[in-house]
Amino acid sequence: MSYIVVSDVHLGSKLCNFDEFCSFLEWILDLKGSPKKVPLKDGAVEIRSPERIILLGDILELWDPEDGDRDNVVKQCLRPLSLLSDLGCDKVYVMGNHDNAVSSYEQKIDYETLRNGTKLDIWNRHYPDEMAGMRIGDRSYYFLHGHQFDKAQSILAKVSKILGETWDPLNWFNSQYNTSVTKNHWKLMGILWAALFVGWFIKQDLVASSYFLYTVPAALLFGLFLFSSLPAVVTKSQRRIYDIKKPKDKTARQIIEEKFYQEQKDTITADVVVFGHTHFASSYQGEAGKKKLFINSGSWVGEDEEIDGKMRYSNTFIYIDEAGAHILRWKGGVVEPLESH
Ligand SMILES: [Mn+2]
Repeated sequence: MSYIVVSDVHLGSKLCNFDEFCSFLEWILDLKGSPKKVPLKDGAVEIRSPERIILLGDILELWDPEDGDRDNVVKQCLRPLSLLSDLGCDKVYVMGNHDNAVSSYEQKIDYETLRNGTKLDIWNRHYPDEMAGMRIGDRSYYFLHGHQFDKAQSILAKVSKILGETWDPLNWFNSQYNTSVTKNHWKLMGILWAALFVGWFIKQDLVASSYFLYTVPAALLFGLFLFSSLPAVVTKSQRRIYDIKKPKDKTARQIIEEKFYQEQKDTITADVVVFGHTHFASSYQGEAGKKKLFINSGSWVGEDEEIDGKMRYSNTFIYIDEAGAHILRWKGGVVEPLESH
């Protein structure tokens, strides 16, 4: 039994390491029939063709695609999705916050059997259903994207629960932005809106004396121009809004110790929790015998970077087999070990 876990590829985003991710998928395809040995600090691990690949959220960038344009997601996902469907293993897709829109397909396709007989299975919140997780070797594993540990995200989750549907204002603005009129003419629409606003202000007397002639059409145009420009302004500036509160680039240790993760609310009973979201491949183990092991799968965006004296590597993945879990790094066709547990 072996699993490969990847998260936070953000296909369609400006920072996505698209070429590296595609060559990594080709490398997984090549594992069939020829396992690869990766030397560790202590011995080596043989990486076999996985029985299951877990796409642990934010695989697609539907919130903040390059230039705010979702066409860029379509362009960047064709090749990876074709490579993925060629893999001779089942695919589990757990939703993240940036590709949450895919969760609406959960009921529609639940799972899809691909041409090579493997399954694509979509999971809305976590995998598997049971809090006790999934047994691999002598440990149980539980997989979730990790925005559940994010304070800012919990506000969205609370409102969504009350409404009974996903409430996601940034996503709403991005959806509005991705209509052709707004995408192509939002600046002009903004200027027309401002001109109408100023015109109405200057000519108030005229508007009042011929109410129906001017006000009703003007109000309709006012709304049209506003709704065709405002979503662009929000979409173009949302990265800055979001970055203020995001626990981005935090290590697994910071997530647990800085109370992004609330232990008293944790109902997971699995031995190991695998998550992504913060783009920092790392791990955290509480006191022996008491606490579970947390492993972060990192990301496929941006460059390697030193943060607070610790290296944050891009292009990382987790390999799990009966003997344990390894955080590995894809570096120009070579797999390097980061941590083993
Ligand atoms: Mn995320």
